[in-house]
Parts: sequence; structure tokens; C-alpha cells
Amino acid sequence: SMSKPESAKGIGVSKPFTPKSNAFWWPDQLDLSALRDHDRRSNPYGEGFDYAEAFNQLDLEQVMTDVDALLTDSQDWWPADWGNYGPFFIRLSWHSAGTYRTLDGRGGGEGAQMRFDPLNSWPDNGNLDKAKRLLWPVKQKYGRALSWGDLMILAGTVGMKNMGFDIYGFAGGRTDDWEPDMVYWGPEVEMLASDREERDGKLQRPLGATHMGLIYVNPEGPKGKPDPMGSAKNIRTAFSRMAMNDEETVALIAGGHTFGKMHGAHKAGECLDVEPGAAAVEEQGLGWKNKCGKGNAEDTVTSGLEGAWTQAPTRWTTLYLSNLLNNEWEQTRSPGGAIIWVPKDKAMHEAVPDAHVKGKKNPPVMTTADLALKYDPEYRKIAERFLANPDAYQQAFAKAWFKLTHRDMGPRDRYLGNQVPDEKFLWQDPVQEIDYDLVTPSQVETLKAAILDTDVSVATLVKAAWGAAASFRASDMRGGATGGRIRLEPQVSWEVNDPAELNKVLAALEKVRSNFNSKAGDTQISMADIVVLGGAAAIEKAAADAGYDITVPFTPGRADATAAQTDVESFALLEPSADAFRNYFNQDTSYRGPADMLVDKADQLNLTVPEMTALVGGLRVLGANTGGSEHGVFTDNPGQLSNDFFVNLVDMGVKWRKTDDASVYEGLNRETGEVLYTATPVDLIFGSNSELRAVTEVYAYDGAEEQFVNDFVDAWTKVMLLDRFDLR
Ligand code: HEB
Repeated sequence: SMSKPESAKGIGVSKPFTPKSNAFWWPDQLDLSALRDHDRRSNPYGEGFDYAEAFNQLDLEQVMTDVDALLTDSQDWWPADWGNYGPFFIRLSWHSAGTYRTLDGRGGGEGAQMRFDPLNSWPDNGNLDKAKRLLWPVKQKYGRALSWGDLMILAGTVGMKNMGFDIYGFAGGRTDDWEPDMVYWGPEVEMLASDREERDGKLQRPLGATHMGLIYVNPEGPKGKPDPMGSAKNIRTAFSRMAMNDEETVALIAGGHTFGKMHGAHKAGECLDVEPGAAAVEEQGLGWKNKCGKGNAEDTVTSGLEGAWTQAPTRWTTLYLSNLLNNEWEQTRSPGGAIIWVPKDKAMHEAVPDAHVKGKKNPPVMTTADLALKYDPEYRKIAERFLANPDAYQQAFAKAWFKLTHRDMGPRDRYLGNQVPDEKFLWQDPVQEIDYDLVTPSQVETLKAAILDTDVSVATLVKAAWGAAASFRASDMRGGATGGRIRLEPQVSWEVNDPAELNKVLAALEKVRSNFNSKAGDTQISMADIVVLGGAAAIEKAAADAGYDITVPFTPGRADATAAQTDVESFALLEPSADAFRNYFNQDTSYRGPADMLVDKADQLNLTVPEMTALVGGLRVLGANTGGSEHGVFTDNPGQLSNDFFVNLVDMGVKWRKTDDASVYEGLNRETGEVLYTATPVDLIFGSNSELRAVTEVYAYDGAEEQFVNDFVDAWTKVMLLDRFDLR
């Protein structure tokens, strides 16, 4: 639904007089806004704020005690079901974490994006606006020392503990955003539009949910049809996009729905006003105002489905599984009109005490999605095993919950607080402990000389270092040079990395390294470090050859990982389908065009527009293209760090035209017609897009050479350090 014009007027917004963006006039223009969002000036904490320092001063146990007390302190404006907000907060935590998707690492609890639209107003997040308001006293007490991101995950976790569940642990460290993240949530222009499901369990990459506005799947079944097997298919697809296997999926759904209830006392259309994003100013950010009955408690309308799954919805039990497996279920409808299932056995219909009405008894219920765990043979086997072995069930749910709520936080170096479990998990992309001394600055100089003394080229050294470090993605902080995984499967075989050439560089670097390590006593250098150092040495040489004597900063301390510490399947997800910095584009696996993928990659590397520009121009003249392609190498002196890319791109003596290959352009001498250069769309975008051209011009100015070299090195160094959470 759209905001009402009257309320918009009331707050002084007059739509006809707002400026129109270029995206309105020219929707096909490249959108650079992803590289300009989350500006530090939008953060009210200011530049100097260090969340880790603030969080570490918290008494986390006291925070958990405060959350625990709040769970059973029912508020009249939103009374707790059975006097306990635990289940409600579990749903808040799950919906906060559950938007995470492995394919691009976006979504998840980091950033506390549920404070902002669209997530704040997604239909699936109905009434969670109240959960956040219930938590405000704790948030207010601890202020900037406890991020909303951490609090929203902690709330459900403490809720589980309160209801008798043995939790696996909790790590703080999620830093809050101050504006919505621009995430591609799907092609639909309407909430809950269902056409994604028609693809029969196949989901468009990189999406994780079957509907716009839902965390995962339609509870009533695919396209609203009560088909448990179809639901199982969709659940399997969607949960695997969250990195969950069958066992974790069963543990999460069964464990989660052990607690709490669904809310559909009335028909949503007859009772509910608009979502928070469209609500009138006097609602103060709350939405879904319910005009039916009390508007809360036994009259609550959220999903429209109604009922609890178990007889003891505020205790950890195995009742969900025994109910599911030991009953025959028949289809019925909630008062809200949604499909739910109740036991055939009428004796069960008085088994569940009502959440609010004293003396009232209800049947336990299941959704079509819940029945998927019974009808799908694989899910069923796991459900039966869990029911027969409650300890295994409890362990599996505890670990899956920890994974669900921490999967998007990146490496363990980012975990804060005294509740972090000791156990290390493969999904955390672990690396070895550093039990040696790090190289000194003078040893670094010796090593650089030894590297340049081998027969590997500037270009291949640069490519290896870039390939390692630029595997990082800011969305879930996976990848990067740490671990030295560029030398391991699957990364070492990625097409973008030119495997044959990469193996030669790695062998040369390994030789320098073992030679050094064998003589250096307690001091050692890792493969992860020497790959990055090789890039630094190569860039210093390329700059020197162009007449600039510079030092590329190098900070040792990257540990190596072993193959056993590397989940090949999970790392395969990091393989770039496009890397415009190496002029690489895979048509089959890229889900957007080359220029959009350039911005996407730059966004994942936390780059600004000028940093992206400097890196592309520099990497081209260094010869870092995948496959050694000549596209975009606008220079007579490849291997030298010059600003030639920019100078030649804006040269009016060069005329560009398409070729028969739609992905390649030719640059001709305007007078003679001689072909001077070839280029891809991501080369030419720096001359065609007006905002990129403005930056290109800066690097093409007379006398801009030195600024370019410095800016390139700064941006390069930033990329090399993206995953160094150990330094922060
Ligand atoms: Fe859930 C609730 C669906 C998963 C946890 N859910 C719920 C509901 C629904 C659902 C519909 C109701 C809401 C209202 O209020 O109305 N889910 C679902 C689905 C899925 C799920 C479809 C996929 C299959 N969950 C889940 C998980 C978890 C959960 C995974 C965790 C772990 N939920 C939950 C809870 C609840 C819910 C706790 C309750 C809340 C309250 O009580 O408030």
C-alpha cells in the first residue's frame, strides 16, 4: 500500500515538487549510489567511535539479565503471550539474521537493517516493530555500547535460555548502519507477489526467499497451495541459500516453532492499517495498527495464521516433533482465513492453553511448511532421529542457531564478549594460529628484492595479490588474502585467477619464502603475506619504471589456512562471476550486466568512486587483465604505473565503435582509421558515464601523474587490508 497523500501533506512532504533523479529520466544509467552510501558523516557517533572498545566495557552478563527481566515484564500496550516475550524475540532475531544469503553475502543481522525500510515494513516482519519498542529500555540503558544489531540477536538468544534451552553462546560485534542498505531483494514491484515460486524450487540468483517481503517461504505452501512436498522443495532451496543443510534446516524450524504461536485472530484486511513505512506521523514509526477487538493480545493479527505448535509454548521441549510425527493432520482455516492444519484426533483440540484467555483451550497447529518436515523423506528421517535422541536435537538446534545468527559476521576476530564459544567451526573460515615472529621492515626489503629477482612479471605478481585480497566481500566479510587460500582449492582453480600462470607465481613465491623461513629462525612469513608482499614489490617496480620512487605499505600478520580448514563448497560461492578490475566478465554466471557488476564488486570492496576509478586505470596499465587480454590497456608502456588509461580514454583523437563481438569495442585513430585500442564496456564506462568521466578527467590532467600513483597505491593498500580485522 502507498502512503496517503493527506498524511504526506501533514508532514510537509509535497510529492509533485520533489526533484527527480537521473534514474527517473534515464533509468538505464549506471547507478553509483552503492559506492556513496553509509557515509561516515551520517553516523551520529562520529569518526572516533570504536564499537569494540565500547562493547568490551559492557558487563554482558548484566545485559543478559536485563533482557531476561524484560521478557516476563508484560506491557499493557502489547501484552506478552503466556506472559513471556521470549518467542516473539526469537522471531525478531531469526528475521534479523534470516535475510542472509550465501550467494552475495548480503542480508543478515549486521547493521541492524531491520530498523529501516524496506525490512522494517516487510509483511513477514509484521508486528516486530513492537518487539523493537519492547527492547528500547535495554537499548536506552546501554546506548552506543550495545548496537541494535547485537541486541536484536541477543534478545531471542536470551529468550531461548529463559525458556530452558541450553544456548551455544553469543558474540557481539555487529555495528549499526544509519540508513537502509541498497540490496536487490527481487524483481517484483509488489509485496508478496508470488511469481518467484513458479520457477519450481529454483530461485533467481542471488535471492534467498521465494517472495518479496518474506524471509523464506510462504507458510501456507507454494503459491498458497497446501502442498507439503512442494513446500519442502522451496524450503530446501531457500535454506541452502542461507548455508543450511537438511539437518540444520530441520533443527531450526522444529526448534524455532517449539516456542510461541502464530497470530491470525481476525482477517488482516478488515483490521490492519498500513505498515510502518506508510503510517501517519502520529503513529511514531509503528505500523499495522489493529482496530479489531483489543488490537493486541487475543486479537492480534500478524501472519493471519493462528495457533501454537505445542502444549507448552514457553518451554524447551520435544513436543513440536512428537506432535508433528505422532498426529494425523487435517487442513482447516484460521479465523484470519489462512490455511493451517490441526490434529484429526479431537482429544488434542483442548491441549494448548490460550495465550491470553483464561480457561480457553486450543488445538496445536502446523503450517504447510511445518508438514514439509514430516512428508519429505529426508527431513522426516532427521525429525525422527531428533525425537528419539533429544540431546542430539538440542545440540543440533543450539549450533544451527549460533550459525544462523553469526553467519554474516565474518571471521572470529570480529567476535566480541565473554560468551563466545571456544569451538571453531568450518563455516567461520578458520586460519592457523600465528606462533612465529613477524617479519621486520628490513626483512621486508630483503624479501621484496628476492621476489623481484625471480622471473615472474610485475603483472602476474599484481594479479596474484589482487586475486587473493579482492576475493573479500564486505557483505559477510568472507574471503580476502588472509588464509592464503589463493593457493588452495577452489580458489587456485578459478578461471578469473588464470590458474596456470597463478601456479607459477605461487611456486616462485613459495621458493623465496621457504628460503627465507629456513634461515630466519623464529621469524617466518606466511604464504598469505608473501602473496600480498609480491604485489607491493611489483607496484614499487612499476612506479619506479614510470619515474616514481614510492613505498607500498605492507603490514605482515596474515595467517595461512590449511585445506582441512577450507570448506570447498562454501568457498566456491565466493568465485567472482565478474571482476572488472581484471576486465573479467562471465556472461553465464553474472546476474547483472558488466557495468553494474563493476559497481557491485567495488561495493563489496568498500571502495569509493575515485578509488574504483584509480584501481581500474592502474590495473589496466599494469597488465592485470585475466587471460592477458589487451582490452583497456591504453598505453605504450604496459607494466609501468602511469595515468595513460585516463589520458588516452579522453583523447578526442580516438574514436570508439562497436565490433561484431558485442562485448568488445575498438578505438580508432580519428584521422587514419588505424585501430589503436580495444576495450570492454567497463573500460568505456569511465569515459561515457558523466560522473565517472568527471573523475577520469582528474587523473588525465596535465601533471596528475603523481597524484594518480599515490591514489592508486592508497586504494590498493586499502584492498590488501580489507580483511585485517586483527588490526582493528
Ligand atoms: Fe517461524 C512464528 C512461519 C522458520 C521461529 N513462523 C511464525 C509464524 C509463521 C512462521 C507464519 C507466525 C507469525 C505470527 O506471529 O503470526 N517460520 C515460518 C516459516 C518458516 C519458519 C514458513 C520456514 C519454513 N521460525 C522459523 C525458524 C525459526 C522460527 C527457522 C527459528 C529458529 N517462528 C519462530 C518463532 C515464532 C514463529 C519463535 C513465534 C513468534 C511468537 O510467538 O510471537
